[in-house]
Amino acid sequence: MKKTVFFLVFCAIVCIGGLSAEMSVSLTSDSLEVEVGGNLEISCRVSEGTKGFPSFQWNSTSGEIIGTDVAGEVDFRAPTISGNVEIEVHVTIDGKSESETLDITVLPEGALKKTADVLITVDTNTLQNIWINHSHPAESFKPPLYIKGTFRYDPDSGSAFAGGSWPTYAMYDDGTHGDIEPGDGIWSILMKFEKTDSKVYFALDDANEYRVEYESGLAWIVKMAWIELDDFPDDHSNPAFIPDRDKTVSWSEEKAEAEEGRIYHER
Ligand SMILES: [Ca+2]
Repeated sequence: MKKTVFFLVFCAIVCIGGLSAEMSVSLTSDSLEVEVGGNLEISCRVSEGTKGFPSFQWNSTSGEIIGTDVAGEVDFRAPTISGNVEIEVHVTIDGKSESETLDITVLPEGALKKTADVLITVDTNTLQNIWINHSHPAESFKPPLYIKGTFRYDPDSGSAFAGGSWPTYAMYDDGTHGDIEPGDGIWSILMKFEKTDSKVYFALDDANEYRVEYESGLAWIVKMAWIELDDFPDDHSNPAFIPDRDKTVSWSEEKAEAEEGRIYHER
């Protein structure tokens, strides 16, 4: 008796399912996220009981739908402003219609990039006559410039990773490795980080013989000033940055002159 009931219920489900599934429309995309101005390929699949030829009508709440040579496939060009976009397709076969929508998130430029280009520049023209202490009241930058910190860096590829126990790397004033103008006294290093929210600490060094703690006295003074002038003034360990997006981290004239040029005066 029970078996018969189950069989009847099973038949009913199959029959109802069969009737209601005459035509089904599905929308797919290679991703549900795209950067502003980017492109996505959108496909519409139609499975139907009848043998008609489907026609497609596309709409999007913003951005642009661009037709292709393939029926049921379009390109979506994202708008220039981030936000949510709904793409809708309206399929008609033999007088029957079905609609389907797809929600796409449009993200700011660079949001989907896996790496963050961090350019560090140091204007060594500002590093003249630095007051370190009474025995060294007028130290000036002596090339070359080095950078060290909690990161690893490959000078050949430029790729960098957060973490590491303070290895030392050369910076450049020869128009390479992100340096814009050779010989202008602005030393640079361009590091392509794998994006992370971790803090990367760093410090500098140069060829001056007078040392304080772990670097030249001049680099030590710059470090002590930069600690207060970076994005984390409450963190007094070392200057730091977070490689979560493309950015430039600079020691500039503006920093050298901060607090009335304290790096030049007796403190
Ligand atoms: Ca330069």
